[in-house]
Amino acid sequence: MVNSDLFLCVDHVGYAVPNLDEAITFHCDVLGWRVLHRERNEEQGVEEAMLGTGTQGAENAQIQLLAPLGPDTTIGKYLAKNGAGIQQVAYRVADIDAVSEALRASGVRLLYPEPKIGTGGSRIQFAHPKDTGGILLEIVEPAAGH
Ligand code: MC0
Repeated sequence: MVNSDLFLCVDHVGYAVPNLDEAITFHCDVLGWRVLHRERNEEQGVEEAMLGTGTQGAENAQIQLLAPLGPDTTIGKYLAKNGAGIQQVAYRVADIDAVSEALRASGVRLLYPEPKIGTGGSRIQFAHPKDTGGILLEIVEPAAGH
């Protein structure tokens, strides 16, 4: 079992979207949310934006909009198969190496041998949906000061 102190909060929920600007417009112009961060992650094949409410605090889960850089990317294939919608849920952790080790010891398959770089310079890892009850579960250790 993972030491429960290592899980900090729900960091974000990720939506696969075909068009990032249209998805941003809905959240900002209709819901009144704001873009907290935007970047392109070539390795993950996404253009992404992190959104928060007007009163967003550090421990409020953000919404991550994930648009594919092409049809052969993870999000491109997800959209072709499932359409737009929730693609992942991310839990923020204090020590991604310790959590990864504990998950592996519990028989949970992680997708990468080592964490990769995610939004804002964070370190990210994914647990396979077949081992989590059907949810693509990301664990994320934010970069210092982000
Ligand atoms: C696939 N499955 C899912 C799923 N994707 N179940 C729940 N949620 C998802 N997102 C299920 C399918 O329904 C299928 O079940 C089985 O898993 C195999 O699916 P597939 O369609 O053949 O897909 P695969 O195996 O090619 O890819 C699935 C996999 C992939 C999880 C390995 O999506 C992956 O590598 N994800 C991790 C990276 C990622 O998501 N990057 C984009 C976000 P059945 O029962 O039909 O066999 S980047 C990001 O998030 C960064 C920027 C960040 O947060 O900082």
